[in-house]
Amino acid sequence: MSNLTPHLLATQFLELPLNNPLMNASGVWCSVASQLEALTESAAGAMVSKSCTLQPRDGNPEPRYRVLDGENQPFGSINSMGLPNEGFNYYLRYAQRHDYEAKPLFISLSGLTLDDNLTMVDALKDAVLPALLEINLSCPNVPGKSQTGYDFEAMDMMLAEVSSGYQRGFGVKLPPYFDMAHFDEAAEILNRYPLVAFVTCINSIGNALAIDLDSETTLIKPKDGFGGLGGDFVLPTALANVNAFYRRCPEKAIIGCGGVKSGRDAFLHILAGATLVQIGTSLLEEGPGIFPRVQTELAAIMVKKGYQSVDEFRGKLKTL
Ligand code: HRO
Repeated sequence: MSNLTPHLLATQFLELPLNNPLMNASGVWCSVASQLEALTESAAGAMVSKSCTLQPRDGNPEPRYRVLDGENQPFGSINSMGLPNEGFNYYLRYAQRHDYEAKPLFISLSGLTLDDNLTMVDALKDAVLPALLEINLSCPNVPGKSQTGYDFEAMDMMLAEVSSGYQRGFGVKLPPYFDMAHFDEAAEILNRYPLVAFVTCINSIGNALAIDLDSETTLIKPKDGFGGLGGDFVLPTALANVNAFYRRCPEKAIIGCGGVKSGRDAFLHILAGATLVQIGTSLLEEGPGIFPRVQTELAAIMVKKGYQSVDEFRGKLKTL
């Protein structure tokens, strides 16, 4: 990394200073303490823990993640992990010993019920930590459960209850939307809640089906092969969602997630309106060494274009 890079990429998220705008996507490299420690040591500007439930979960049967390797097809992944996690108390204990000087930590909660979320929110509030709360409204992979982000009434109720329980700023992880009316309605609900300080767009595109041509078989086992899509397939959908909520929620920060494997992709997310940019599939495939690579690439693009800070071009997407 050039000496210029830290200066060029330094930014702020909700007034927290960050060395750079890159972080992991929840679910990747963040399920156990050793991975969280590796992220703390990495060049990422911030980090988020695996979405957790009140009780530990084993998740769905394997194989439940497959990379789509980019040979004869775009690069990406399909997963139906089914929320395997060590349980809320494990991540709370990690949050109590996290080095916040090194980088901010987001704690992602994905309770199986509203009550479970409220129990975890209460405990996190009582712990009085500098960790940032994110509520995952978009896990696509728990058999029999639909995504809260696709049920606007349930989403409204969740935001009302978490706002009154937590009484501090928090964020939500949204599923991708594909209809202008849904962008409008979701944003209108989010804007009712001033404590919703940030919005992460997008979770994986839910319930895709990847098939192996030779064996004529699904690539993953759970849910007859249906799973969440990540990687190259989802970048344009992610950019659309980042920009849609950036335009509609001017008081909130946007975190971009989806299809980032290079400095170019990170630049596009920031141009669309993202303050932080998450890396999922590519981090899983490449490891935390991806952060300095993407930073170097992002900085090189900025130097070439004459930008001296990411704040200069955030949200400055031009239209025809
Ligand atoms: O664990 C998962 O199956 C999972 C979760 Cl919680 C999520 O939010 N997004 C995803 O693609 N997988």
